[in-house]
Amino acid sequence: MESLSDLGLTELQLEIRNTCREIGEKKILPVREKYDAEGIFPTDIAKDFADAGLFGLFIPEEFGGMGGGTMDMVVAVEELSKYCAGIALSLFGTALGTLPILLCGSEEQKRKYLPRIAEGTIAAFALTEANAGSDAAGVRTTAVEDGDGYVLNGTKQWITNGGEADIYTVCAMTDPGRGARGASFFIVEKGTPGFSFGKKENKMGIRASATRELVFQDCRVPKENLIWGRGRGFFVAMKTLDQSRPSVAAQALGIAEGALACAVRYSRERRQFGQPLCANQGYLFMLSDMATKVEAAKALVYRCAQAMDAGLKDISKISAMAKCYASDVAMSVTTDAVQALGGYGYMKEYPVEKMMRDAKITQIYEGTNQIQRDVIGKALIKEAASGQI
Ligand code: COS
Repeated sequence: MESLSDLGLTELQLEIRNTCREIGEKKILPVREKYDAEGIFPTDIAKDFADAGLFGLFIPEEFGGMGGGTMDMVVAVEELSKYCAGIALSLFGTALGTLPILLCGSEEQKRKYLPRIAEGTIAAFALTEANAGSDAAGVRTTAVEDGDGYVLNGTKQWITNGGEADIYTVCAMTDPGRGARGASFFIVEKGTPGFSFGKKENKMGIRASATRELVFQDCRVPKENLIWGRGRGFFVAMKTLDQSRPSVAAQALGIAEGALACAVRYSRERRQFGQPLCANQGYLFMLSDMATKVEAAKALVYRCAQAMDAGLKDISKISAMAKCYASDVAMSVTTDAVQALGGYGYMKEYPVEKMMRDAKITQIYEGTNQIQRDVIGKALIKEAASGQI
């Protein structure tokens, strides 16, 4: 083992990390400032991800992928997010959009869509609406059964990869009024009549990621595009989010590591009062706390991913813990990194202000950290009720 950061990683995971590092150094670093400033979606870099096999990482081998597990994905997302969390999101936003098919889709759906995604086709997950954010069961988009299909009407909001993706997994109400049991998930392809794109968002961070409205107006999808069965949409969403939250945790971890590295390097270069900044104990203690938080987050995120790969059944709690803790660490560490660079930290010529902006979303999306604490708390009480605590 060369360093602590290699601990517990397989040969394949070390290889994945090296591949991502190479893409980060050669492809992401030269463009991240421009893509962030101008809100450019990284179509070119997504192609590099595809060429390196990264879109196949989360797809089983029988469908043309590498058959990787959660830990493989965590390693990739963490490494890429050290360079740019927004650019990395084109990849794991696709994984999020794919999970409903992967976890709950039929054999035919898997055969039809997964090989395309493994080759680099971008996917997106569409749950959120103007009135259904944390309240995932509050979806108002409807899907009315009509002959051999369903007709969708409604608007999805803040959809990652919106407009750029070719394949969308969309939650709609088939039985409004039945709450969580009234929702169903559908696969909708770009170009389907009645499916168009609305407002593209102008965001604080992850600006290289596309976030856009999806509009459905009498959009007809065949019945074979219904995932898992009518009325199971809320459960598809919950299973998907349980599985995908470690990727947000890995994104947050990567952002924090990137910011920490920047602050440590700066502390040795910048001289004030005739000595480098790191010679001041008060300053050094701030870096020490940042580094300790990063290690603690990494331990939790890796433990979560390894437990999921080992087949842990009830993953909601550990997945929520990893996402919640790592994103809180990312916010705290990036804020301190800006402080560590002083006035320069506030300027765009250093990347820490971008990292601080990017970190914020990790506390909000895929379930706010208040929702994560709710999931953790409810799981604790359930464990106590069943005698596990
Ligand atoms: N896996 C499987 N089933 C789950 C589940 C999970 N993780 N979480 C809840 N369920 C089940 C419950 O067991 C319940 O089933 P029963 O009625 O058979 O008991 C059903 O789903 C409804 O659960 P609950 O009553 O807890 O639903 P709520 O409407 O209170 O919502 C939360 C639960 C808050 C956890 C859910 O709405 C949520 O995750 N919200 C955040 C959504 C989100 O992440 N949005 C971001 C957009 S995606 S980028």
